[in-house]
Amino acid sequence: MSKLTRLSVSLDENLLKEFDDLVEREGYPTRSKAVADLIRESLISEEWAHGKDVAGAIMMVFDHHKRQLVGHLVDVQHDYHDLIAASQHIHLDHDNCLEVVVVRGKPARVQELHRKLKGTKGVKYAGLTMASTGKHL
Ligand code: NI
Repeated sequence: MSKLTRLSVSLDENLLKEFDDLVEREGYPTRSKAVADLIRESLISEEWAHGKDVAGAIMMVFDHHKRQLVGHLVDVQHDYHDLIAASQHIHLDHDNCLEVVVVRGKPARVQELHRKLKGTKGVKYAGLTMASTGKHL
């Protein structure tokens, strides 16, 4: 971590009250940690919006019994092999599988991969967690 710098901020009294309630609810040890997290969330949104290298995860739940589904999901992932850092498959129960695909690369291609997986028949859920490489945070 680089050197800490102190700053002062002027806020509307009601906004500060709402912020302090949030700090309490989220269990932040200090306002500073909460402010830093909010700034980082904004920076991550910018990374995704402006095409910088990003990291994240696609989490899918799908029906193990749908014919050819598993093979199709693997084919799609091979088309984007350069993005995929790791994947893990969990057999949730007799019928359902959960797969986590950890990705890094350009946001547009990550989102394209997410759309293809999500749009596959038999996929019950596919969520994208937009995280960061951490380089600029
Ligand atoms: Ni399975």
